[in-house]
Amino acid sequence: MERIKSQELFSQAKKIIPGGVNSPVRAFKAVGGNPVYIDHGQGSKIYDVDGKEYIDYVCSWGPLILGHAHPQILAALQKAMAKGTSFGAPTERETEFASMLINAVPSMEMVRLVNSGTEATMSALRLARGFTGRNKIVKFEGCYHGHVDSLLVKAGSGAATLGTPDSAGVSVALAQDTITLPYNDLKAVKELFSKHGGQIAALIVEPVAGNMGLVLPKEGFLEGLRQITAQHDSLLIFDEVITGFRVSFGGAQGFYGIKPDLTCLGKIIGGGLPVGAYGGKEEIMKHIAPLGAVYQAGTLAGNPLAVSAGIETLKILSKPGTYEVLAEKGAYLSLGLQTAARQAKIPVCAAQVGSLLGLFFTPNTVTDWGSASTSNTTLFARYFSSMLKQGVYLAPSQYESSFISTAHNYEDLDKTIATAECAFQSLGTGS
Ligand code: KE4
Repeated sequence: MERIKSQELFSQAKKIIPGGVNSPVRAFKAVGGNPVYIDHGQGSKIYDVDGKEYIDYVCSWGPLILGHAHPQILAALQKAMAKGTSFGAPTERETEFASMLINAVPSMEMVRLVNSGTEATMSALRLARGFTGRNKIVKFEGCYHGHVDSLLVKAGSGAATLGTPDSAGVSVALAQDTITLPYNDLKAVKELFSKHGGQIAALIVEPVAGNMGLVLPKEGFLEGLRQITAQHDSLLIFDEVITGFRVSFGGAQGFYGIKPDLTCLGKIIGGGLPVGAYGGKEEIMKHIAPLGAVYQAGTLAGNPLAVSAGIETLKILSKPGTYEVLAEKGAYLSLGLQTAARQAKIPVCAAQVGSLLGLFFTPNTVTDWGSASTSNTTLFARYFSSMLKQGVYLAPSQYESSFISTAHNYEDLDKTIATAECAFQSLGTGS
C-alpha cells in the first residue's frame, strides 16, 4: 500500500473537516483514491508526507507561476512580516501594488483588492448590477467563477432560458436572474441580447476557459462579446483569475487585444497568498463604497503580506522574455504529450496557450462544455493514477487545466513526457 502517511492523515481529517478537505476538488473524488498530503514544495517539485517527490503541474491551481518557495518571494514576505502582519488601515504598498496592476492590465483605470477570486467576481457582479440598474447576468456553461450564488447556476431546460441552481442552497429566484449559454456560441449570445439586452447587467466570461479542462476562445468570439455587450450597454466582465498574468503580463485581454469593462483577478497576483482584485474604468469603479453606493468590504483586503508577495511576483514576471520562455515550454510539453498519446493510439484533444495546458480524453474537438463532457473520465482517472505513481502530479480531474512555472526545466518536461508514454501505453494494454 502506498502513501501510508497520507492515508492516515486523510482519515483523521475526514472526521472534522467535510470530506477531509478545505476545497472539494482536492479530495480526489473525480479520480478515485486518496489525496496526497504535501509536506513541502521547492521550485517545480512538491514532496508528500511519505517523502515522495512529484513534478507539480497544479501549482496551487495556478498561483505559483514562479514555482514553490521562490527565494525572492520568501524574502519579501520575511521583510513584510517583521513589520507586522495586518493593520486594517491603508499602507503605501497597496497603492504601489494597485498601480502595478493598472499599468499591466490594459482595461483597468482603478482597482480594489479583495481576498479571493470568488470575492472578486462576486463584487464585480454587484457593481455591474449597481452601475446599470439591471439584474440579469449571462455566463457560460463550463465556466467557473468561484462559489458565488449567482454563478452557481446551470442552463435552464432550453438554451438561454432562466437558470436553475447548480448547488444546494442557491435560491431559485436568484438563479433565475442568471442565463447560461454554450461557450464559444456567439449566435446564442446575439439572439439572447436581441431579446433581453435591456435587462442584462453583465456578461461574465473566462476569456480562456480553464475550468472545464482548457478551452480556447474561437476566432472572433471575444471580439463579438465586446461588440454585443457594448451595443446593449451591458458590462463585459473578464474573469481573469486564471489567465491574469498567466497567458501574458497583460492577461488574456492583453494577449487577445480586447478591453472588457471589468476584470477579475486572483491566484498569481497573490504569489501564493490569498488575494483577489477587481477593476475597470473609473466611471464604473467610482460607484464602489465609500465613493459610491455599491458596498464591498474586507477585513484583510490589501493585506500587507499578500500585497508584498504580489508586488515581488509581478516584478519578477515583468522581466522581458518571461512569457516567451513559458510559452515555449508549454508548447514543448503539449506536443510531447500529444505524440505520446498518438503512439499509444489513445485519442485526445489538446489545448495550450502560454504555460496553460489541457488534454481531453476524447476524439472530438472540444470547443464548449458539451464537447468537453464527451471525455472518457475513467480513462483520464487511470492516466492520472499512472502519472501520479510515477511522480507527476496533475490536477485530479479531467475538467481542470495544467500549469507550468518558470521553475519547470526541460529535464522536468522530458521526464513528464517519458512518464506519459508509459501511462498511455498502460492504458492501451488495459493494465
Ligand atoms: P477562488 O475563490 O478559489 O480564489 O477563485 C475562484 C475562481 C474564480 N474564477 C476562476 C476562473 C477560477 O478558476 C477560480 C478558482 N479555480 C479553482 C480551480 N479551477 C480553484 C481550485 C479550487 O476550487 O480548489
